[in-house]
Amino acid sequence: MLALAVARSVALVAAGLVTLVAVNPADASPTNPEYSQNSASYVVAGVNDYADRNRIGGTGAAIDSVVNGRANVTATPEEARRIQRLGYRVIRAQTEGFPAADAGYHDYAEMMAELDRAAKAHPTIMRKLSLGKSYEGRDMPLIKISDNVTEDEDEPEVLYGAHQHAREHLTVEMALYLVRLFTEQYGKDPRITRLVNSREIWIVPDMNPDGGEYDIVGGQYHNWRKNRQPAGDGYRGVDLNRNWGYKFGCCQGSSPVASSETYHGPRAFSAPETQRLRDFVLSRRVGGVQQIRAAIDFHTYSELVLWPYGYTERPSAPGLGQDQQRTFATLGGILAKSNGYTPEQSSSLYITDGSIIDWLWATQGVWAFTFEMYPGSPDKGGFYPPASVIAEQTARNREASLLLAEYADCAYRVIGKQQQYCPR
Ligand code: 0X9
Ligand code: CA
Ligand code: CA
Ligand code: ZN
Repeated sequence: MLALAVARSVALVAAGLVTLVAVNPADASPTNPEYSQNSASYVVAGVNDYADRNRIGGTGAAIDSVVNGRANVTATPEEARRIQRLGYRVIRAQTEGFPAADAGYHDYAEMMAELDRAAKAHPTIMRKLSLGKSYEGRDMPLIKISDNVTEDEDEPEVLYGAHQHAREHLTVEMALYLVRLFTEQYGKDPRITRLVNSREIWIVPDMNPDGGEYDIVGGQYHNWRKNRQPAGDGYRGVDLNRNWGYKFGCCQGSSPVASSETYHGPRAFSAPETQRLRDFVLSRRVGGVQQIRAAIDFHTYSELVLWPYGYTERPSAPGLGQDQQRTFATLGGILAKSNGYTPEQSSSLYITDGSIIDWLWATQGVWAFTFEMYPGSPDKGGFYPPASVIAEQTARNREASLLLAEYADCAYRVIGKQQQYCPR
């Protein structure tokens, strides 16, 4: 058992799967509501003899192995502090990435590496840009895919966004799937080739890199939804999909309480992450005309295609007249037919205020949909379906993603009103 544990941790270190980070005493503070009693793995340096080992064991920590004067221990934060007080250097051994069984998912570093590889392999049609930095300073990648990719051409623009919610990791895989689809099928599949040549495709694969990394820290899931910004009262996290600036906090579709899962933040766009995407979207106004015509914001789970508004149950509301409502519902129905999801107005799920699609539609006129991906029910893994479903459940949205890009020239075509609304 011990030999196995040693062999395993040696293998993990050799494979670069374990990194050592200093213990941050603030993390272990019992006054921090995020603090979890769960024990974690640490490395203790300067463990040279039997007396050292017994002193460490005497704190209650479990010694898993001792190699070259370093002990690998499993300890609660309190035990780790006791070892520190004995004068030893204690280093938190943080397992990186997804739990081994879900290694098929991309963590932040793996996602960035895949995007870099794709950009390098397809330099004429793909660029990896940046939206700026998240609260904790992670780069938020922005992908552009189009012919003549370095030029801003007069082509309908379409936006695919993913991962506003930390634990919805399947959405990052969805974005990576779209990157591969549009780049690898270019010049092979005539439909993809036509789209890449006639559209400017923007992909934001990771709206919440801090939350996403936090959700898998220690090689375990933490059921985390929000970003990682301090929220007050010792709590962390703003619900990014309640932080957008249209009807912010209007309608009990979000919470003013810092500890809440749907905390909307102190004001609209208080989160750096929503600011970054807002500023990018606003930068796509050319001569006062928003270039982005259509968008999908990927979430999990429930297998739904949702359209605005989320803040009200009424099908029509300011900015959303009958023709617009019919266009959303008809296009939503077409998209849902292609992937087998259920189409409905966003508020039929429950009222949400300050969501991205309400803002995109009401302030920018973007035909914006929320997709709630696989699974349809919690018994199939909820927010954490196994990695074995990634290929099928991302490819399931191939057709809907392509259809949306095709309709980006004039969504009103779905109700036959292109002459009226999209005269050329
Ligand atoms: O509550 C949300 O933000 C989304 N559901 S999730 O389980 N992924 O958190 C639904 C949002 C749908 N409503 C709007 N987009 N308005
Ligand atoms: Ca182009
Ligand atoms: Ca353009
Ligand atoms: Zn979500």
